[in-house]
Amino acid sequence: MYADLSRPPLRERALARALGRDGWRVEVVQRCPSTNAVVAERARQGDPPGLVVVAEHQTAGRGRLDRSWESPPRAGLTFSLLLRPGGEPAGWPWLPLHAAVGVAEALRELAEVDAVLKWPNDVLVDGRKTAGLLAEVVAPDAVVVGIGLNVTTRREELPHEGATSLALAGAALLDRDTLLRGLLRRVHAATAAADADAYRALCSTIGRQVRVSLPDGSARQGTATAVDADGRLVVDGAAYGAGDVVHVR
Ligand code: BT5
Repeated sequence: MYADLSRPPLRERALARALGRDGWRVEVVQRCPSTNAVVAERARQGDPPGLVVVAEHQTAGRGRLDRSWESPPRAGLTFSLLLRPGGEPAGWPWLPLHAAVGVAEALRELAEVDAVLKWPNDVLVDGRKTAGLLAEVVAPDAVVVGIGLNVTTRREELPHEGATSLALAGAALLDRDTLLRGLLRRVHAATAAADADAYRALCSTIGRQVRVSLPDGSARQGTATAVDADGRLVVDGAAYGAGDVVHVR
């Protein structure tokens, strides 16, 4: 039983059947610390690509750089996919960027919101974070891509002012089953297409004044002019591959 009628559970069997036709093996778990950790473990055990683990409630969701992803039970989608990308690991930094393109495209198409990207892979609606991605190389040939999306999350449930949900943004669709199916289809298509220009076209960071916080604790402020061939953000002529970016007014 679930108490909150606005937050129905995922329909695992229907999802598994529909997505199975596209080659995904979908598993819904009621609760786990982090779907990225679950899929990483399965990758190390040798599971083939196509595994998708969705948690109705993630109790220790992870962000990048040791941060966290917080979401109440069934308020959003928290899931991870196992990819075995092949090719040169040199191209892998683009993977989460392409996956983010798929997320933004799915939200534009299905939820009819004006989703854009903040480098490297935050998905923004109305300038606020609606989805985040965390990609981790978990074995020499395996990458886990974790996606967190706020669907019916209320303002007081969000961690800060700069976050929003599809419901708060007035989205046309809040059905998580349909969203999950669309997200997986679009993410698959975008990672296969690997179109850097599609990323650049959706990336709202390009052309903005930004502040980049670097791993060593220092920061640089300037104009973001491009995303280069390695997926790095170019700010006043210098390229950054890691670091945290704030859009400055
Ligand atoms: C991310 O990190 O945005 C990556 C989030 C990935 C979450 C998914 S859920 C399924 C899978 N399993 C996992 O354990 N993780 C992945 P980052 O760019 O570091 O952003 C983290 C920051 O976003 C936090 O420090 C908060 O400020 C903020 N944040 C946390 N929860 C949020 C939410 N629900 N909505 C918007 N922002 C949030």
